[in-house]
Amino acid sequence: MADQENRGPDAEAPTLPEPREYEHAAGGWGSVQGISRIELAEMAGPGALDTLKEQNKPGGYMCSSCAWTKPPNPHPFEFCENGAKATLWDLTTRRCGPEFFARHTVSELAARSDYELEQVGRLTHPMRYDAATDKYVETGWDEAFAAIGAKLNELDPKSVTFYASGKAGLEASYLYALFARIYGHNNLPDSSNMCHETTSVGLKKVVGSPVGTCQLEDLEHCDAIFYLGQNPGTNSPRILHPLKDAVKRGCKIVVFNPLREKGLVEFTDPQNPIQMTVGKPTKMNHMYLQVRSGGDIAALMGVMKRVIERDEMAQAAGEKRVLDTAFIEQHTNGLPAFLDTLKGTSWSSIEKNSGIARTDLEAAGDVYADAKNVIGIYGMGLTQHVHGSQAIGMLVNLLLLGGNMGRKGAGCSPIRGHSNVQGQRTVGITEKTALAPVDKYRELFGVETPEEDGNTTVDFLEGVIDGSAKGFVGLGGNLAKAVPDHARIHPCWRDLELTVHIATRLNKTHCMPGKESWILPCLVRAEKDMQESGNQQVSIEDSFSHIYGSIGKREPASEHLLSETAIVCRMAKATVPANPRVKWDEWQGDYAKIRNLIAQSFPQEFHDMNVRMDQPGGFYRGNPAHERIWKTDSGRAEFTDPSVLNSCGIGDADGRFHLVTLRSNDQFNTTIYGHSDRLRGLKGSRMIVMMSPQDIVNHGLREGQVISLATDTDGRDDFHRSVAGLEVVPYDLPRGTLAGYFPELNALVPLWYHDRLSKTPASKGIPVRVLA
Ligand SMILES: Nc1nc2c(c(=O)[nH]1)N[C@H]1C(S)=C(S)[C@@H](COP(=O)(O)OP(=O)(O)OC[C@H]3O[C@@H](n4cnc5c(=O)[nH]c(N)nc54)[C@H](O)[C@@H]3O)O[C@H]1N2
Ligand SMILES: Nc1nc2c(c(=O)[nH]1)N[C@H]1C(S)=C(S)[C@@H](COP(=O)(O)OP(=O)(O)OC[C@H]3O[C@@H](n4cnc5c(=O)[nH]c(N)nc54)[C@H](O)[C@@H]3O)O[C@H]1N2
Ligand SMILES: [Mo]
Repeated sequence: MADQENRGPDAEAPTLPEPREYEHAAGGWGSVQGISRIELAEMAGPGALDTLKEQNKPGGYMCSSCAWTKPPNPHPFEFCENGAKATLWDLTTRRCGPEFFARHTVSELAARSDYELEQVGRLTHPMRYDAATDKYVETGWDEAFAAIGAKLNELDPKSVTFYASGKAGLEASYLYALFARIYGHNNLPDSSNMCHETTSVGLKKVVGSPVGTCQLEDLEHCDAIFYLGQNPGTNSPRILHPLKDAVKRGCKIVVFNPLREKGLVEFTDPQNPIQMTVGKPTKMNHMYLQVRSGGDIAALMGVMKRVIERDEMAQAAGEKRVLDTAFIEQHTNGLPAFLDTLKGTSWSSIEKNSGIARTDLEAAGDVYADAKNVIGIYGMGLTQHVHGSQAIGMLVNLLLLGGNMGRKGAGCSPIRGHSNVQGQRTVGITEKTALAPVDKYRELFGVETPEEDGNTTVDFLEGVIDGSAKGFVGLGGNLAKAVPDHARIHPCWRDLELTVHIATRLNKTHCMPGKESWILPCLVRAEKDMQESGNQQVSIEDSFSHIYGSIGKREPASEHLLSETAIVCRMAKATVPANPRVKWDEWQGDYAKIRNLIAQSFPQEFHDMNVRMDQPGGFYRGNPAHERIWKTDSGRAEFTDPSVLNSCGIGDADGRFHLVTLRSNDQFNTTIYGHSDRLRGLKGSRMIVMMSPQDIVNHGLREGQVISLATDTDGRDDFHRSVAGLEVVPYDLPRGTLAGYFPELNALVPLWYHDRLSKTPASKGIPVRVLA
């Protein structure tokens, strides 16, 4: 077991700098002001606020921000500060059209930040890169598709990757995956490969489900929630409502997070007029344990040591046992091996690796032992680690001990990212052939599709570096910016023969065109999508595996825009040989026909999809683990026997820190709305590094000092990775853990530093040194 070293001794500290903090609760008036500021800045146009009232409601459109569920009985305003920002951002009146591109070379644009590029506004026309002038020039749709189809046919399909970012609806996504496979590859990574792939692989390995096992109503019946590595105040604010209700019922929330994230500290409900004016905010947690970066495996081991002890105490006293022995006996595998490891793990190594005191972990163990129903919730703080899969395994171990899986009020709930990232996987955007409906492709369309697995994001990027990758199509996203190791990847990106971007706004990746390159502008979800049979609905799947219809009613930002579905159909038609059973034109004309194909391809989950998706709350596509059916190799839920105590891939050494890269409250991934991180009390700059006051002093630094960070790979490669110009900000963090922003710090993550099982890049726990 790889233990981690303690860091250096405390120096005699003079005065510690005061850590920054936001003095108000999450939600409250601050969130209302956050919305109005964006609206002003973006000039979202008349009627934009009315449009918001339809957000996440039956008969309306579904927010394009996070993947939190859309309840059957929505609030009058079923949107949050950040969902409102995302919509108003989409509905801007600013435009990025041919005149703009005529004024700027791509080299000029490439020097701008993503913030500046997106500020230009919505893309309005299809654009082709002209290498002679180094400019994007206006082109027609027919011309673009013909040229892209011709180029794709010149390339070896296996050298082309089709990426998807997680927003496009199920209809476009199903056809995109079908197009890729008919064309001849399974290179279908999506943003999930940088996000929750650790869940798709790691959770699947232990409970047989690649997605969460909970339903919204489970939050109404749980007595304890173990909440690890997710920042709800910023990244899924609507979850704060059911969490607050749970707390008011007496449910105890135990948080594991290096940062004291405001949404898990206190919350004022912006939908509650009394609380907004005279009431007190709700205190959200029972315990807040500031685990060090990567410390969750050890922390959960500590909790489980106490749970086992409590079980032994109960047995000795002849009381009801803490372990659900009937469940363990009937449904699980591997407990004895895990218990051996647990017994052999000392409290001192647990304290050292987690950064949390034994007494606190024992108190958390008592919360678990005293609760009847427990839910585990987690996000990127678990998944984006080299041993992220094992951390998920540990959380599942904890849940399995008490039989907290597959019954009311219990289960495991990963919080997904992009609004349809889970759904894109469900309908076939996956590099893993076993997960694609290949038999149905054969049956429905008479096509044979490639058998070998395709590229993950990391595989594709390795191909970009070694030159074997030739073509890239992006259904949304800003991939070159969202990925690790910028200094290794960016110089090679422009050697790609073909880059095609289906997008709403200009971003950095578009400014790194391949030898032939196109930007294809598309509609956003709140806009009308008129096709032959009228305005089209699309559908999406949320974190709870519910599927909903979504319909836009706004006038499109430009008459030249096409929907994502139409773009996929027309690009496919221009690329693959005609086949009377593959009806791109017909499908484009009526998306209900695509949903029929989805229903035929996945009959158990998607039968009668066209009818069921419009019922309030959507429809649940089911999850075997929710019914205690385990689709694992053994047919049982698996206890994980961990091989490490810390999720970081490179351990401690003198002067080495572990860096966490995060989202601010004013961004959606690489889309930067502004430079404030209100809920953390930070504003003005994103080029910062948060550091504990004690570390600042011990390392001879001072608040406001500008430093560089350099990756410390412990000699695993000799590529120099660094980011300069970072201001030191005192922050309440465990010693040895640093925090800063994604994507500014992505250059520090080595491409090979990823989850062992799923290849999800480890954007947390990055080993770095401070260069003053
Ligand atoms: N407004 C807004 N909403 C979003 C997004 C956005 O950018 N803006 N992005 C969307 C996407 S794609 C995703 S995937 C989700 C992401 O939502 P989150 O999962 O919340 O992602 P992060 O912002 O990366 O925050 C990770 C959290 O984990 C904590 N953490 C870091 N390292 C560790 C660790 O080792 N252990 C533990 N226990 N905690 C740790 C961090 O302090 C932070 O609170 O949000 C989605 N929603
Ligand atoms: N260091 C570090 N790196 C990370 C992370 C981290 O926490 N730390 N998080 C990772 C995670 S969880 C994720 S999900 C990825 C995100 O990676 P991506 O999904 O690739 O990035 P986004 O920033 O979400 O993509 C923004 C772009 O999408 C386009 N877009 C916006 N809306 C639409 C739409 O409706 N349709 C289409 N077609 N295009 C649209 C716009 O052109 C916009 O510029 O980043 C990953 N990278
Ligand atoms: Mo994500």
